[in-house]
Amino acid sequence: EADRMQWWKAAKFGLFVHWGLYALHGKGEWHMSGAKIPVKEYEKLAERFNPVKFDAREWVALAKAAGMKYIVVTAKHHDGFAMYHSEHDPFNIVDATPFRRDPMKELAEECQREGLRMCFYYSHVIDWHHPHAIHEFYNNTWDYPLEEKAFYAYWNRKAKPQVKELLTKYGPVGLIWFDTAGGLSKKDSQEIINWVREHQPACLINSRVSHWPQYAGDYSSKGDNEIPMHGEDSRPWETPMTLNDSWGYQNKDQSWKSSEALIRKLVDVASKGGNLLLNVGPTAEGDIPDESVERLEAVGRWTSRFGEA
Ligand code: JFZ
Repeated sequence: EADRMQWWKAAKFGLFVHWGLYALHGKGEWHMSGAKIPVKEYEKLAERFNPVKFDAREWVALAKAAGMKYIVVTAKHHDGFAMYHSEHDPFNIVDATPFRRDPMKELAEECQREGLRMCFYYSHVIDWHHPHAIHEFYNNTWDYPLEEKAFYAYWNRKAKPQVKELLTKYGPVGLIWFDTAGGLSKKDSQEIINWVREHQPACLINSRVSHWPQYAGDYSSKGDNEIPMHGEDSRPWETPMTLNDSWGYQNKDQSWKSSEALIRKLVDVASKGGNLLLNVGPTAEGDIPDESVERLEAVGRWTSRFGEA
């Protein structure tokens, strides 16, 4: 197994963050698709996105207090909006919002100071904003007719250049969390893996980079909240888990897991040799909801006493 896996296997526990324009609606990160919101209308959200309460020091301190060793933040989710300053698409937080700051830069610098690994989620196949992105199922068909699509106009001019930016402008990147690769060819799967290796050889790649088993990245991401049986997986694996039933902020979702349940899940995952990637969905103001903060702090009181085995 590759040396680059060592930090991740020792880490055990990371913070997942689903944060984007969709926080304004408070209906989760799939809302644009669910409500078939036209691109022109969705773009207007950016004019109102001003998360002045965002504080990289608070987020990183919270993760650290919880006992987490890395943070995976949505640099771009399926809506196609870059939560960082991208030269390759003006649909990004610096150029398109009144906020004008680059929270990925602020988080990367804070992680560096505090000894956590900065990692990015990047939706490489689904992109509802770009006219030429093609997924096997989840396309923006309400704006863009499928038959007019030219995939490589998206792949070569947005996806690959943006992944390169994340790997070249934010210091060392622990991993890139790719997602929902349905429809990506073997050739393009191999290409995006090579692309990451070329720009940061030590950066890990999760299994969702491709649906082809021979291009499954460095480790296996299980389904939502799925904890495998002991020994079921031959590769290193992680469980991505929500605190309630949502990834992106949903104001109506109050089905919070208890702190006790979360501690048991962490122990269950760690005892089976996996990693737990536990998610928060910050608001459009840049706040991590109180219910999430309380739970991460409670987990932290446990990990600080019993966590470093
Ligand atoms: C994907 C995204 O569509 C979703 O918005 C979120 O980012 C989540 C972490 O990942 O959704 C999935 C993809 C795969 C599974 C579950 C949810 N799965 O394999 O069980």
